[in-house]
Amino acid sequence: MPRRAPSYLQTLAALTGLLLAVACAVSPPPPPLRPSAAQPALASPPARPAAVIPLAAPPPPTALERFLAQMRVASRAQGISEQTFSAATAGLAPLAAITSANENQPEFSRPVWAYLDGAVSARRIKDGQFMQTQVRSTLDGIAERSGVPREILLAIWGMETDYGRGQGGYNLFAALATLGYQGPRQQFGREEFLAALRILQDQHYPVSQMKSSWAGAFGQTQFTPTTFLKYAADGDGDGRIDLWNSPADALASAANLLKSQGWRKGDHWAMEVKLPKGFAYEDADVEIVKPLSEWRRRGLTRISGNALPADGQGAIYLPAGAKGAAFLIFPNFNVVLKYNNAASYALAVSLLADRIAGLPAVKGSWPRGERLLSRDERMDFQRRLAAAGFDPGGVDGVLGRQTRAATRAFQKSRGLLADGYPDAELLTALRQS
Ligand SMILES: [Ca+2]
Repeated sequence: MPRRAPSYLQTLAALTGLLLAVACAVSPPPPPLRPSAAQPALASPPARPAAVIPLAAPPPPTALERFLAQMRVASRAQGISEQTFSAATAGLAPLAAITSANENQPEFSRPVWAYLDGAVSARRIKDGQFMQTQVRSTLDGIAERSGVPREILLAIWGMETDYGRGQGGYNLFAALATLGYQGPRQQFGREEFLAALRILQDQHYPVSQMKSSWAGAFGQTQFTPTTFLKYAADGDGDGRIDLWNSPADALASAANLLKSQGWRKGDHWAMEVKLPKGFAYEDADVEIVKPLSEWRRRGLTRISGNALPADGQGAIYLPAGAKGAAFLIFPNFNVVLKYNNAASYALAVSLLADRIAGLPAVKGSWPRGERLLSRDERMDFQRRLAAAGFDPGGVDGVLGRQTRAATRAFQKSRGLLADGYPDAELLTALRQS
């Protein structure tokens, strides 16, 4: 186990060097965008004078071609050279796997406990501790300059790419073009495509190195191009920024992003807590922030039974409702949300960071025997809430702020515990009402 990570990095470095060498040496001519679409069939000599050949009109441009034509104009207006544009788009074709990932909405969501089991696994904790020994002095310098602790940076590195192992293998420009010309993320795809051209022009990477996830995030800490332009940093001081191959650059960039988003040095991020009997669950919501003195007064303690910190403020997060573990979340938790706007992600980063630092695992239990509502059931739940006079703010299957508030109001009207968490039991109660 302890040998895996460095040999992986060495392998990666060797492979990258090999790829660069191959790219420089061969450099094949770019294939045409549409290999055969507009070429008239002239294989046999014309039987009649050329003037009467019934030439077909060129087919109309495809959606991808129209997208690229728009991007060519837009990028030229931003000072992107024709050379850069051509290098990025030579042979570019849409990626079918990305089209389907982009359009598929999962019918069932994964329970938070199953997500945390994978995200904060014993293997990932151990690897994080090992990587800490490998890049300790780099991390110490970055933590000192940014105020973001080592373990948070390691946890983001582990969550994003398993410490560099899984960076995504799609061509960045093809991924962003596929998102940009069709589907629900076109504005995102267009902005990021232009930003990626800017990066190529400024940083002179070989296009073959610019690999990304299907959603266009790249490098060891998975930056999008616009995020790169705002926050990327040269962590190893070699004068270049390389998020694919330099852990120091990737970690310094992540720290720079978190610092810019308001990370509070020395403050907590999340802490497992124990709620007292008879606790007023309607205030257990990620958006209801109160001074810690108020939570102490209401009987909250750390999970160990010890008192909460003396100063500061926080909100209560119940990832699985009142039947699961409870956490006090601090302003730094919301800074992690800037990295990836899902509370379960920020919780995974928080818990992985704690475990890498040697703190104990979550003590509270999860309702592992319970099944989550499907998307259809969540929509049915919302429809029935609305019919019962509790406005869930639309029927979209997403359990956002308004749905949580409506759920609480319904729970209170029935004398139920108002945790705002719709489960199968509550759906049954609503169906029977
Ligand atoms: Ca560097």
